[in-house]
Amino acid sequence: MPPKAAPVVIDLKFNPDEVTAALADAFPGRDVVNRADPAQAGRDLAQARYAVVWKSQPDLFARAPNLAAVFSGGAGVDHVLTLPGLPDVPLVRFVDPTLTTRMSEWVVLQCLLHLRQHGRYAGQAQRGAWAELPQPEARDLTVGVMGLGVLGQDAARKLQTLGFTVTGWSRRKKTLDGIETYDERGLDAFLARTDILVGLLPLTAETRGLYDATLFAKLSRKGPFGAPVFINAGRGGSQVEADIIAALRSGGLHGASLDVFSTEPLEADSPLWTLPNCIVTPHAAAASDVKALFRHVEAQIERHEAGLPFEHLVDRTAGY
Ligand code: NDP
Ligand code: OXD
Repeated sequence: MPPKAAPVVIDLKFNPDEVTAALADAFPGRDVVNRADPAQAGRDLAQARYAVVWKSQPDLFARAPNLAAVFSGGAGVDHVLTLPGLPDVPLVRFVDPTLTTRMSEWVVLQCLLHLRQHGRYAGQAQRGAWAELPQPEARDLTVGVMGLGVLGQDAARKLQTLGFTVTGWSRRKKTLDGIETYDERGLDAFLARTDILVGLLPLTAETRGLYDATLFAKLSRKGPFGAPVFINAGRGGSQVEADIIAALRSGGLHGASLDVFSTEPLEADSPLWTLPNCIVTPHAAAASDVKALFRHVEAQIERHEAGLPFEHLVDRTAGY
């Protein structure tokens, strides 16, 4: 008899129907426990070797004490690193073209909406006002991407293709064709030339509360709209929402696009919902495609069981 394939536990706070549908063809030959399925709630997890998690139930690691690896259901891992009892095993994050493409689409869309003053045209259309606005070109604006990882680099390249002047900032300096890059010591120089700031940073001790009034004050005021635009799809914990609201009201920021918030869902009474030139999306910039996620986890398990190292490992000390 062949040895039994190591079992997998799925603990994903995703759309349960999508998870069930994706599991129909995933993990062939393996016992899989889907914790979102009420019929499986009482199943023993003691033998589980791999866990796939997104905002999982707090008793997961107490009930599954024999894990060899934990897989994040998304690119970010801040939700995993704070889970009670997280074992000291490899933590693998989700990296996949489906996710990267979705994020770049969102970032490009937001930059274009602000460039082409879509909010003002939408307001004019509601009043039946026919009035053409000035049309700066993409090359007249510098988009500064904070976080030049998998997502930041792809977004930067796609923005560059559209004609934007693109710069980037990351902890360690990157070399990207045609894109001026800065390391963490170059933050002020990077900000001083940024007309549209795009946040694609993970939430860590260093990035918590980073996007605040002090940082906004360092952004360029020389762009075609005078004040800069702030776009964030990294994590809400990196932004100080009171400062964003104050800057949008005072004209310190020309506009904003926010996909992530310090509290999600965003509170119903947050002024961010209704401030002019503030675009809110519900943490939907780049959802994980569940089928692609399971394919990625299967591929990583195969590597591991063949004696190869996992890819996309998280550095727990750095927090991403
Ligand atoms: P990566 O780990 O590939 O990239 C992270 C980047 O941030 C790296 O360039 C890293 O620098 C930089 N960075 C981290 N800490 C610092 C710091 N203290 N100072 C300067 N730079 C720093 O992550 P991804 O690109 O895959 O994802 C980024 C984030 O996007 C995720 O962590 C998640 O929070 C968010 N996300 C949001 C989604 C949404 O739908 N809103 C969907 C998916 C992800 P270095 O290169 O030097 O290591
Ligand atoms: C992620 C997310 O981290 O969707 O993948 O936020």
